[in-house]
Amino acid sequence: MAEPNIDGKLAEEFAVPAHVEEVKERMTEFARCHASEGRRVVVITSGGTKVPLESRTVRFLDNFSSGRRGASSAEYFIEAGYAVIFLHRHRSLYPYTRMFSTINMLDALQLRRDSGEEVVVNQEVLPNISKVLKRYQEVKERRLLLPIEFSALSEYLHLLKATAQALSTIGSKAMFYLAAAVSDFYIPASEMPEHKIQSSNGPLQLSLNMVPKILSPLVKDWAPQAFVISFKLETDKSILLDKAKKALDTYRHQAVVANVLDTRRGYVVVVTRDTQVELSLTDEDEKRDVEIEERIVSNLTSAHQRFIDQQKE
Ligand code: 9Z3
Repeated sequence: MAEPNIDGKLAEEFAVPAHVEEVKERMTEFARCHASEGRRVVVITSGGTKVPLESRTVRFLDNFSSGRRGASSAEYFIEAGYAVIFLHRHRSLYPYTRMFSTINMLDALQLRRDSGEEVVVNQEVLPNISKVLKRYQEVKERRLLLPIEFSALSEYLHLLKATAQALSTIGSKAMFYLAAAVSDFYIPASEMPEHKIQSSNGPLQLSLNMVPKILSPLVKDWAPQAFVISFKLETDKSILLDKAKKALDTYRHQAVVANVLDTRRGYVVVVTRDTQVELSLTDEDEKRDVEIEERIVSNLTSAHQRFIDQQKE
């Protein structure tokens, strides 16, 4: 069993989102439908969590994550034949549209000279737009992507639990790819001031609790047959692999993708109990716009297949 207090702690100290049951039903149906067609389902968590300092929130703690890894990985998983539940931070990068996220929409549009009303797309500003739009529409029509949003840490925790329970119905066909940058610290609901903290009261001292380690009940109780990948982020390269191995020993899941903040776009190590595989991009890859997520997803989809085959033996 998981640490007995985690379910209780979640219920007591983290506000339950009003729509969690409805989302759980949608996810259960999504997983059932795709699994019955022989498709595997991956849950991708993506983006950073927001930790409020007041319950009527004016201020909050956040982190650096752009959601790019989660969004690009979603596209590669879909290309590999998966259906994707994309549990992401509101307004973080999104599959397909991520490619145009830095473009001002109005710069990409033009009024047709002769009509004055009709709008056309400037393809120089939006390179590849027709190719990306075609793929996006196919994915939408085939309902291969189920987007679920979170902002606050409490929403992330409850929605991830609901996702794990929803996917427990499809056993080893489910993969969890936990790329979100989740806060380790929070202020429990019972200790959070309701109103805006006043600067007239002087300097602010914050005391933060440790966020419960959600990976533990996820692996042991909520989705015990699933293939689970966590991510380990450090800024100090010298401790990265030890921390990744320690996480595997503690949670007993299938793999950790280890990365360092500054080099995360070009270098990761996929660590399992018996192996350690370095994935990296060469200068040539970068010139050709190859993304490291393509290699991560290729490595993990093969490992997932082996995991499923082992369960059958
Ligand atoms: C990661 O390590 C992801 O690779 C990144 C991706 C967040 C670095 P971006 O969103 O960046 O593309 O900008 N995610 C996990 C980070 C994390 O919080 N891991 C915890 C830890 O390292 C374990 S859950 O302790």
